[in-house]
Amino acid sequence: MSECIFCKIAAHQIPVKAVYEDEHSIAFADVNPQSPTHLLLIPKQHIANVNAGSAEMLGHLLKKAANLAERELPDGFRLVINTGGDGGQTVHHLHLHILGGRPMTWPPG
Ligand code: DGP
Repeated sequence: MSECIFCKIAAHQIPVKAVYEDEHSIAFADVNPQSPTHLLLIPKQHIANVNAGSAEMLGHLLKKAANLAERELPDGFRLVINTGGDGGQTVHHLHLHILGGRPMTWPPG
């Protein structure tokens, strides 16, 4: 996916300061943070959205996000996967938002 911004980040064609990286995934700060800490965890493989991911891959990604969030945000956090138009997805490469550093409100906007 040569035009996908997150594929370019995963391939280090666009530099980001990774807060976590392994063979299959990378986490970095969101360019438009919605909370004091706002990270994105993405698979390196291009997967358009949560419906397109395998159960195994999604399970690994969720566990990584939780571990990273526990490390970075010991007072609590919120994991978000925006999907489709009504879900507010703007980048069509699967990503988990890891939000924290302030109390989160409910319902979300
Ligand atoms: P979503 O609305 O769920 O598709 O969120 C996409 C997020 O990706 C949005 O919060 C802004 C972030 N984002 C988009 N382009 C870039 C980028 O080039 N670098 C970084 N760090 N974040 C980006």
